[in-house]
Amino acid sequence: MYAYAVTPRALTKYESIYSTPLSRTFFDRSSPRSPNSSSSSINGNSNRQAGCKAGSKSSSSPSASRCVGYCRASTPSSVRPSREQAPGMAVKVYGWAVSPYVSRALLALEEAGVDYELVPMSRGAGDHRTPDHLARNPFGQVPVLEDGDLTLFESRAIARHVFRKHRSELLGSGSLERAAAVDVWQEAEAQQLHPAAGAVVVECVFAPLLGRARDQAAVDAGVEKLRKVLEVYEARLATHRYLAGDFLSAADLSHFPILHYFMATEYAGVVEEHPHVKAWWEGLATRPAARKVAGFMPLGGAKKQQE
Ligand SMILES: N[C@@H](CCC(=O)N[C@@H](CS)C(=O)NCC(=O)O)C(=O)O
Repeated sequence: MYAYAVTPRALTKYESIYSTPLSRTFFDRSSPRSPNSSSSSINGNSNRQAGCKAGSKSSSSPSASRCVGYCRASTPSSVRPSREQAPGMAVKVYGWAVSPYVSRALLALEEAGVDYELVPMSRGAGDHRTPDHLARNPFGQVPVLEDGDLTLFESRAIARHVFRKHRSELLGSGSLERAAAVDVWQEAEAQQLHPAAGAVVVECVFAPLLGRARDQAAVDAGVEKLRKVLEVYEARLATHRYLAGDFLSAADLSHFPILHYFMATEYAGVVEEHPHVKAWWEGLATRPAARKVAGFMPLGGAKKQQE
C-alpha cells in the first residue's frame, strides 16, 4: 500500500532522527524494510512474515519490541479488541514514531490491539508541510490518524478515539466519577507533567541527537517544576493504584512516551525518589504494548553529558 511516497535519497542527520524509516532501521538492523514499501503495517499485513521472525516471540521480549513497524504485534489475547477492523479499512498513523506524540497514538493502538499501518514521514524533508499532510492536519504536525472516514490529529484526542471505540473502560466509561477522574489526570499529564518533563527531554535526549548543546538552564527549570509535580503524583499514587483510581486508564498510558525518554536521562532519580511514582512507572513501562512502542524511541543522546 503506497499511502505516502518518500523519495529515496540520502538523509541528513536531522532527518535521521525524525524519519520513521531510519529510526526503525536503527533499532532493528536485522530486519530492513523492503525498499518498495513506503508504509509499514504494525499489527498485521503480509510484511510480517518476511519482515520479522522475532514477531512470533513473546511480546514482552526485547527482540519482539524491536519488531515494531515490521510485523504483527504480539498483542496478548487479554488486550485484543472485541471486534476486528473491517477488511480494507486499515487504520493509518502518519508520522515519525520517535516523536512522543506519535508514540502516544501507537501505544493506544497497541493497547487496543488494533491493526494499523505506520505511514513513515520525514520531518527534515518537510513531509509534514506538504499540501497532502496539511489537508490531514492544518497545523502541519504529526501524528495524524486515519480511521475509515475519520481523520484526526492531536495525539491525546487520537488516543481517546481509539479507546472510546475499542476499550472504553480505559476512559472510565459507565461511571461519571471514573470518567471525570480519567479526564482530570489526562489533563494533569498534558498541562503539568508533560511540559516539565518535556523540557528536560528536549534538551537531554533530542538536543544531542540534533548536534546542539543542551540548554542547562531549561533543564534545571524543567527538573525543578517536575519535582513539584511529582509530589502531587506521589500523594495520589500513595492512595490509589493508578492515577484515576484503582483501574488502569488512558491517563496512565498517556504518560508513557515522555517518561520513557525522561527515565533515560541522568534526572531519572527525580522520579525514582518517589516510591509510589516509581512503582507506577515500572508497571507502565513493562506493559507489553509499552515495550513494543519503546522500540521506536531512540535514547542515544540521553546521559551523554554524564559519561
Ligand atoms: N499537541 C500535538 C503536538 C504534536 C507535535 O508537536 N508533533 C511534532 C512531532 S516531533 C511535530 O509534528 N512537529 C513538527 C513541527 O511542529 O513542525 C499532539 O499531541 O499531537
